Amino acid sequence: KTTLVPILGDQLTIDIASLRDCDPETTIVLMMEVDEETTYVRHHKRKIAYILSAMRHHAEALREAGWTVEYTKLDDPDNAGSFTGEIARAGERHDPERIIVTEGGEWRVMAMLESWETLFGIPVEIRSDDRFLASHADFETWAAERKSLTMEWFYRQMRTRTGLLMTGGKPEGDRWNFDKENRKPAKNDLLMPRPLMFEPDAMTKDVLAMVAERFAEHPGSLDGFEYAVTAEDAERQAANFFRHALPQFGDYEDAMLTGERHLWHSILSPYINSGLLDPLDLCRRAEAEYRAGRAPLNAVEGYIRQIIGWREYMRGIYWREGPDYVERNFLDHHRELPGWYWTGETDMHCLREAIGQTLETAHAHHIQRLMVTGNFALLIGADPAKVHLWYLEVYVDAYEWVELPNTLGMSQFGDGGLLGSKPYISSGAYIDRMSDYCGTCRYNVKQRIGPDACPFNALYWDFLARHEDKLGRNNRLAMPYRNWAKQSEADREATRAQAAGFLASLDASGPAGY
Ligand code: FAD
Ligand code: DLZ
Ligand code: SF4
Repeated sequence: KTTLVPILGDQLTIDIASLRDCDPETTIVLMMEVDEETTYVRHHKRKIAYILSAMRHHAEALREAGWTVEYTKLDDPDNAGSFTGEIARAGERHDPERIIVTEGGEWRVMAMLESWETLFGIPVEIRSDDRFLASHADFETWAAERKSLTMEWFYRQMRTRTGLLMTGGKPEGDRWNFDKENRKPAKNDLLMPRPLMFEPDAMTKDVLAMVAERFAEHPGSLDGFEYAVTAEDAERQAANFFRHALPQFGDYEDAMLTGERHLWHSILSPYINSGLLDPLDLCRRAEAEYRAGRAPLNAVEGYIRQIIGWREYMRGIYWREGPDYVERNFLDHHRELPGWYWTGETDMHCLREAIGQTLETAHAHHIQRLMVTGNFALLIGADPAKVHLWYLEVYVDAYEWVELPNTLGMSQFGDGGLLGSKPYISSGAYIDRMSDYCGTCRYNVKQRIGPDACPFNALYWDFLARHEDKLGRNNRLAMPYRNWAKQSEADREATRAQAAGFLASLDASGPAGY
């Protein structure tokens, strides 16, 4: 009797939990390109192309490893259009005695998997996804014991558990966290590391042609498609990162430069999230670079913290907070994002860079996401659920379990501070300090009032003034609130009028592009 093992698009790991102990003789692996997944939001064209091409290549890798794989392409005439519909079709073909599947990465898909047992009348075993260090139960146990869910405490537990950068039970260098050393601005430099670019093979070219035709209305570009789509190529990108970029990853983690999309970042998130690379293995290799004296501690600790700290923690929060987390809107924000979030056509240079690069490549680095597009959306009072949709659409590494807590929680303060003690807001001064954007901007970053004033400046103070009832007692905002109170009544009025004028012009600039 047959066992059916569906492998979803973010389960592209050769020894995924659902295949372990299965007998290749009696197991049918099912991989499904389906409309429901490609259109539940208007994903960036490059994101769809990456996922479908990686899926097709992974099907080949599974076959080479001895599995029987049945693969439904998006344009197969009989395609049922959803995971459930495709399982039903496979059920008719094979009359399986059971289904084994690795848990889905989001509430929507988990509900689907959980409906199958009743729907198909056969046992459905949903296995825990052990590509993550902390299971849902582990996170629950950790969270249940504390009042405040600060990431740093979770991270320390993960360090202890994995032994990463631990010596004799103590953190390497006698400190857990070297973040303060990781805030240097960068200079444009011809010696900057470059990530590898991968030429599309015939399989990827087929996918690109189909995506161009079928998803012409979706945002983003397919031109110069460069992503790795196999575990081997993703591994080459990882090796390139360890060799050339990791040593300075820490120093320049928060830096931004015109025309530089990658700086010293790893650009591995799409491969980790879809399963081509193993996160713990990457951390162990980063540690080995430190132990061999090829990378400094601040870089390696920073890199490891992003993965076993932030990445695992975000997943824990997503599942702990439940399917209605997406509706939280602590600051009661309801503005639409401006239409130029889908075109990049704005004369604010920082936003033009971050959005333009996003539309071209489906990638932007963390500080662009947090302190440029995220900061701006928060300052203008954009609806956090809508901001979430934009991030879920446009980034190649975006799956709801990681994107939602980053966007709605960390970036938009929609949960009122569950995972950050204050909103990530800044005036133009921060962007000026961390980038070279302001020097060539039509706006003047030093001005708050007047037609040439950097919009971030008045918006920043206006945000604080608007939310004094909710944020005025936040200790971490005590200094800016004191500064605001010290300004003259006339200055404060002028600032608020400047912000109001800017917001009115935004609202008149045309509809959002969802
Ligand atoms: P690096 O800077 O090289 O970092 C190393 C690795 O650490 C990454 O590959 C990633 O796996 C992990 N990591 C770093 N920061 C985070 C974080 N905050 N949360 C989870 N993992 C992290 N990351 C996603 O993977 N998917 C998303 O959809 C996503 N949406 C985001 C939305 C917003 C508003 C913000 C502020 C951040 C978001 N991030 C998301 C986190 C982060 O921006 C990306 O992980 C990072 O930019 C990926 O590029 P990289 O691989 O070069 O990362
Ligand atoms: C994101 C995505 C897209 C665009 N298309 C598919 C697809 O056609 N088939 C598939 O198996 N997976 C796809 N994915 C990824 C899934 O949405 C992802 O695997 C689920 O979110 C898992 O929870
Ligand atoms: Fe952005 Fe303001 Fe700097 Fe222009 S001046 S790049 S709008 S921060």
